[in-house]
Amino acid sequence: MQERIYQLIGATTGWGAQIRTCEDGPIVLKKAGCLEWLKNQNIPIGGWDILYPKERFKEKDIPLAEALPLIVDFNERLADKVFDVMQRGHFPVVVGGDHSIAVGTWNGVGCFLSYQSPKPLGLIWIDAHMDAHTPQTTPSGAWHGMPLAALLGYGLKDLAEIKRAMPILSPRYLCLVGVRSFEEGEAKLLESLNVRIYFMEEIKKRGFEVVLREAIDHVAHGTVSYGVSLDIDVIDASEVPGTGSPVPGGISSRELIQGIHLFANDPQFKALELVEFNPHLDIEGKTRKFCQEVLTKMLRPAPAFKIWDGNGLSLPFDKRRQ
Ligand SMILES: [Mn+2]
Repeated sequence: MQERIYQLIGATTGWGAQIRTCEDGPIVLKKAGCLEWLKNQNIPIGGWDILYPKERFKEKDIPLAEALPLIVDFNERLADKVFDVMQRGHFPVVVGGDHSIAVGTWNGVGCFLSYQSPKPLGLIWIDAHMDAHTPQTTPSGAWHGMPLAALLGYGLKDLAEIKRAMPILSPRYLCLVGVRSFEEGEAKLLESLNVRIYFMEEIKKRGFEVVLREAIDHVAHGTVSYGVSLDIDVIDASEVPGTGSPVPGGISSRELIQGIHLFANDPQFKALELVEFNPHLDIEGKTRKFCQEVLTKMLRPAPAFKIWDGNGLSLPFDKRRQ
């Protein structure tokens, strides 16, 4: 199997969320040594870039309704960054930040892959919420509740057409996994588009891994490749204190970690996004450590080649290099 090189991109924005301090998520993860940890697991990392919005909440607060230009600008730059990473042959891993960054991540991935094949991009959206509101249906006005609608071509043109007029996602090749908190307007939109939604009820009956296998099957055939957008609030609220919109009744962190091994070796899996980690709400680094574990399990270590070292000993290649 060809070696994958992962490029981490810290998307340090919380402008889409009600609790904006999730802008520090990727910075805290990086400072706590996540990069070194991943390298020690023999996961090939090309680097970890941090992308900043034009304004940081830390320095200046801006009301929700006025944050749209910041979100649009950030997502345009994020899309370009992700496109660039893929053009270099690397695998983008975007770490948020709130979920509004999905607009940039998947525009970058979708535009790049559309040059490879006319087939659509597949996406598995693992989240407690649907994030499929438009400005007309949202009760809160929070932009992180709207990215999926924008990626399907609905809602504000500013968000839906960030890189191109044609929608990035095709509803047939989109799956939602773990949903248990949603409003009528967004549910109606997804229902009208016939999007496959695995609600928590179904996951509890059939098991997370069984459902995930089916979801992969759903997005990996007939597509050029697929990606995963993972909102950590899919985990039960009791286990992830460090997130802004926790919901009870979710899957356990153990179930998630066990299930996501399916991705690491899948050649059709081409991009990952991990969002909504808020270090300011975290308790004793619990959620940060969980994010680190998710990355470890979803990314593939380099193969440890056995080579002749001249002394009659056979050592793994990585050990010999050090
Ligand atoms: Mn979300």
